Amino acid sequence: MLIGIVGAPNKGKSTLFSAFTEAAVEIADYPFTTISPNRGTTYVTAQCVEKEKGLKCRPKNSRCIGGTRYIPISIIDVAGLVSGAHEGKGRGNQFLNDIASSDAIILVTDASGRTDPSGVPCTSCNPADDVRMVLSEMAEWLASSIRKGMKQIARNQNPGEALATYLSGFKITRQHVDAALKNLNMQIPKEGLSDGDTLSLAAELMRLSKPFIIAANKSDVPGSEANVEKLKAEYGSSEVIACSAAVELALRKARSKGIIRYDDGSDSFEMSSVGASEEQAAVLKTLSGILKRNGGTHVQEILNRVVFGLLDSIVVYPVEDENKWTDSNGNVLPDAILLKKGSTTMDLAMAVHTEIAKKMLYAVDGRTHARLAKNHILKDSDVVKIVSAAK
Ligand SMILES: Nc1nc2c(ncn2[C@@H]2O[C@H](COP(=O)(O)OP(=O)(O)OP(=O)(O)O)[C@@H](O)[C@H]2O)c(=O)[nH]1
Ligand SMILES: [Mg+2]
Repeated sequence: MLIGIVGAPNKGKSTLFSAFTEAAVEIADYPFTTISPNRGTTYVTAQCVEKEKGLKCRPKNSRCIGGTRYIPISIIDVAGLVSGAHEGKGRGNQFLNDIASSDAIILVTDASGRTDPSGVPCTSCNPADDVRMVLSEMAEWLASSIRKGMKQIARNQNPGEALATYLSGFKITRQHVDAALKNLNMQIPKEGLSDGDTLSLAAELMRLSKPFIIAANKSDVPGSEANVEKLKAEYGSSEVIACSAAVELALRKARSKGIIRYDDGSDSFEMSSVGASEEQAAVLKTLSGILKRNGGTHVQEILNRVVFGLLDSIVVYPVEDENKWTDSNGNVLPDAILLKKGSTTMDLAMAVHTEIAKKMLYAVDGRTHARLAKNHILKDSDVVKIVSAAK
């Protein structure tokens, strides 16, 4: 699973990336700090099922801290987009090719209203303006790609299928294409779509294939609440999360130095015995106030909302011993796998290993010990043994 971080320049995309991945990347108060993409791994969190069995898990593909499973996903941060990027303005939009294969997008904007859509400082800008601009540039980016293949697609016996094949690198499927054409009441004629229709189709395909959440960042800055409300009014309250990447990054750094104990997503932290300098203690006091006021930084919430909300994922634990919930080496609940809601035991087998899937016989429920068919639909937190003739 790949999540793309996109937005206008100077909104805090790289700060968010750094908070998520704890990787050091370039962050600065001017536009176009990021040129080449930053790629990394971060984690979504879910309640681990270890407690249910009274066991302590020994994760291999993930981590488990205090009963919370941290399941890895890939994340990418790219250069800032500006108006006219599709015509080559700013860094252009070619770099968006790096997020073509993303499953969803975190669209970062500046809730403090102190940077305009080109990333230049201002006093009271409306962040909804840069969200609109970014969505439009992303649609233009996809449209320009579709236009390049339009002749060939339109001449095909089945243009819908040809378009889906052509756009497979964008993780756009036949279902996305069919739904987009249906929603727009559109057909692809032999002579191809007009430029305007191609843009409408691209915008609809983006909406369907790259769901996004708006990270209303810099919400630690006093007065940002009104801008968050403007964003919610335009894009819906469930699409907008007010967050503070810089605060989360500072807390994670203090934690990695052993200065504080802080759980991701928490609205407080504790000082540890390592001790902080006077300067660090003063900063931490300010951060503590922000955490209290905002009920946390809401950074981890963004990721969980994207993966479990937008992408409708569930967590499933494959095991080899359905009684002990272990792998063949005795590791308890070694893997936690993210699957789309509606996935079957066969999909789980595919995620574990294609050979195991090819020779899969059936599965066994780790709780009821019932035999499950290959097309049995899994649910969140299932513990499942796959029985396969593959060795
Ligand atoms: N107050 C506040 N400042 C932030 C926050 N997140 C980022 N910033 C600041 O915003 C500026 C831009 O941050 P970056 O992470 O480099 O922004 P970007 O969107 O990656 O910028 P480009 O790569 O240039 O497009 C830096 O000065 C950050 O310290 C936040 O949550 N609160
Ligand atoms: Mg950046």
